[in-house]
Amino acid sequence: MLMLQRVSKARVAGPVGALLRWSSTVRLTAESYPQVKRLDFGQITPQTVDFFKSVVGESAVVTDQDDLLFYNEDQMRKYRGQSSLCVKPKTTQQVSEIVKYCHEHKLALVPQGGNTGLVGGSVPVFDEIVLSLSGMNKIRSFDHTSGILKADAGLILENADNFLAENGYIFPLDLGAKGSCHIGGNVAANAGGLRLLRYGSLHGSVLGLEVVLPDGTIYDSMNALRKDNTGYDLKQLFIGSEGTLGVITGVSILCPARPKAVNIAFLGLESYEAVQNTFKRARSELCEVLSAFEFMDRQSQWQAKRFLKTSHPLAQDDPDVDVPEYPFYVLIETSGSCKEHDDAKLETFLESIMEDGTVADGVVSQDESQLKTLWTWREGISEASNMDGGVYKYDVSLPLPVMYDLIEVLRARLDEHGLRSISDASKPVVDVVGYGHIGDGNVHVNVIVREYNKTVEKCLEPYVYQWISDHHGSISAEHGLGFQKKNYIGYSKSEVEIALMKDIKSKFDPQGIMNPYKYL
Ligand code: FAD
Ligand code: 2HG
Ligand code: ZN
Repeated sequence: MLMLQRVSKARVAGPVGALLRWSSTVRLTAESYPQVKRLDFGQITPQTVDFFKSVVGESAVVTDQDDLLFYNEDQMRKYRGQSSLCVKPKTTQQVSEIVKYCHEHKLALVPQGGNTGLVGGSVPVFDEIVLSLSGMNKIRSFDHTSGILKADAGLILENADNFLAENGYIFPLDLGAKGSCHIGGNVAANAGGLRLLRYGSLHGSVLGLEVVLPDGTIYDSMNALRKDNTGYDLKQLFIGSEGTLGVITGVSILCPARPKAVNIAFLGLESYEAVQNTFKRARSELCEVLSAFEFMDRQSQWQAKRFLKTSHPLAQDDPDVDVPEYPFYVLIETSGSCKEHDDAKLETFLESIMEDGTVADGVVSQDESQLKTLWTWREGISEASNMDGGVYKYDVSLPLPVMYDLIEVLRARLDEHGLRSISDASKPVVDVVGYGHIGDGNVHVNVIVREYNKTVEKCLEPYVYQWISDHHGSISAEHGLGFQKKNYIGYSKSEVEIALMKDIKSKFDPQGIMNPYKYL
């Protein structure tokens, strides 16, 4: 018999994507990591500020210390730079003039999008100038036949998607920070997100870029075609380069037609093996309509519940047992063009996996607001994990069979070192939560701490990177290297690869002014 409960109404309007800022208690990166020394870059002078004002106008130059906090501090409140200057150009030409000046005066700079990055890549370490793309947020053109969108790099992802929705298209990327992150930031980070399973990576959907190179030269491939085999595909170098090779100012991207019918099933499972079986079955039985397969453990749902402060979708009616009761949960999304067809397909699939006991319990969305509610239990985990004071984040690719072992291994290691307790506030670690894009072989491990703590950090790193390497994974599935992982790339890339990358970096940016202290 089908044991599917129905969600009665939307219950959650969580603050996902609306990023909070408050006055700083964040330690300076230079103090937390004293081994990192300022390199021999030029200093900002009153002439620098005057020049920038002459290029972009007075109101687009930020020098007030309080206003600069937003640009100096990262989303996790883990890293804080000391920049005294942020500039917000409105045109590619202005970006070029600013960068050329920095090149001539050997001034270091950090390209910044929505500052939602999770590896400390988007904020300065010392006094680097912040070049914010927030003033460049226009749609340049949209081709209704091909679905090609051309836009400024500072366009907020959600705004891009809302525009596309009005035209029957969808942005081929979606993620929890959509209300703040920029499409240029997405490209610079090569963000993966919630629908990579369906639409693939930005390496496939980005057709062309406009980039200001570290000497101010403008590289322009915005008119690139979908198929073009003449020479090296240069734009690929900038996708995932995290601001180290140039400033992305424009993006041309191929957008798919917006699905007309979307369903969500939120399921509770008794074992990780059942999670893997459900994924295998979903791929074969939902096939062309499967658009997301996301995974969450019980601990992540506890954390989300503390954050969202509402009933869990699979909570029983009795409020006393309103707790996430299954060890594992999955969120399955289907998207297609014919609702009756997709509904029938999903129902047949759910009946079969519930009847044979693979899945213990579940709910399906009945309308748009329920759909959003169910997504918040997945999308909200990232912010929820940051509510206790700090969080060490690892975004990992691993072969599916060993993926969840990493979380268990880390819990055991923190316990052995006497560092973890949910109830004992004297222990620095609250808990370790696991969730992610299991359909892409990508798990997120969040170690929630009461405050950032060197003992915890040393217990976790480089142990976690070695474990991932030993199990043939990647130390970054999607968030990149940034400041956090700059010393650890060797756990995922060979010496030959690293040497080639260093050659490329020094060819593009011989002075190393573009986002220094990060990446390599
Ligand atoms: P920023 O954070 O400002 O910058 C990120 C990096 O790109 C930095 O190194 C910066 O120097 C560089 N950069 C930014 N803009 C430019 C530019 N125009 N030119 C050159 N370099 C630039 N990431 C995922 O991959 N998948 C997810 O599912 C996901 N979910 C998230 C959910 C939440 C709640 C949060 C807070 C973050 C999430 N992230 C995710 C991480 C982050 O949002 C993404 O990496 C996003 O793509 C960063 O975009 P941004 O505009 O905020 O870039
Ligand atoms: C997600 O998938 C994001 O929710 C963020 O990539 C993950 O915060 C994290 O660790
Ligand atoms: Zn993710």
